[in-house]
Amino acid sequence: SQTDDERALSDSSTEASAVPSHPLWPDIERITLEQLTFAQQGVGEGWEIFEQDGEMKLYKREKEVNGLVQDTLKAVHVVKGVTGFEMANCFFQPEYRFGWETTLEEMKIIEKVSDDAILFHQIHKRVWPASQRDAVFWSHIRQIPDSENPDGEPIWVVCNKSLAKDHPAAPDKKGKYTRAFLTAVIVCQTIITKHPNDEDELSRAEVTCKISYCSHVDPGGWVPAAATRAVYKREYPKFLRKFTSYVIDECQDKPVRT
Ligand code: 16C
Repeated sequence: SQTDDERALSDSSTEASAVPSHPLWPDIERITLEQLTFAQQGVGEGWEIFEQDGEMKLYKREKEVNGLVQDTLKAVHVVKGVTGFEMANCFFQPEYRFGWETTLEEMKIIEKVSDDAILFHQIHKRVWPASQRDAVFWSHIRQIPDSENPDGEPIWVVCNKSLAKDHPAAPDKKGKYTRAFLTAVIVCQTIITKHPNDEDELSRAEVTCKISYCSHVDPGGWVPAAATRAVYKREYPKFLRKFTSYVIDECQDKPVRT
């Protein structure tokens, strides 16, 4: 049931993968690790919860620059029956994206940097009366040992970040779309409740996934602050519900993959 891309990814993540000689690679590495640290920090001063549904909690940290909303979102969730790898892989691999990303109109791979790093151009649905937004970003998936528990389950992280400069394959079509800028990170870790002496295969009842997701979207152009906040307060919870139920459905009849 594995696709070629998934096979390549799981092979490369067990060995030290070759460092791509791509000019973006140093940024991809550095920003992914910075975002991982940010996602692992708690929600102390400055964070305000705006939605809670069972284990799913969403917090915002408000900021405005010249009247334009630059809020950051942080969400935590606990999902039963799926692993960190399965969650992160569904978030990263392009073939799953339309199954859970409800804000999307078009998605194009503009460059494959490596098995674990891809550049995307996305056109998002229009929110009336604002102009339609597009985004060009890299996406990188990687596995990182848990420094607090090196023998435990690894941490899976996917980081998406807008390119700072225009890409020739996706020039900014000013007038047609307004370019938005995003930084998003999802951090997933499996909790296994199986007894270590139990030799049976790991079952879905014995795995739970802890998720932490952070996002910052600069909508670009001009959108009134109240409109931006109304859109994201609706869209982020919708994304988390849809994404987690999509991964559960996608994995339920397949062997558990850690
Ligand atoms: O992280 C998520 N998805 C990733 C894969 O797609 C990736 C994408 C991030 C979203 C970038 C949004 C760019 C502009 C959005 C335009 C408005 C779309 C709403 C359409 C509703 C019908 O990292 C999951 C993303 C979850 C949803 C994010 C929604 C953020 C909205 C921010 C406010 C923008 C207001 C702009 C009004 C025109």
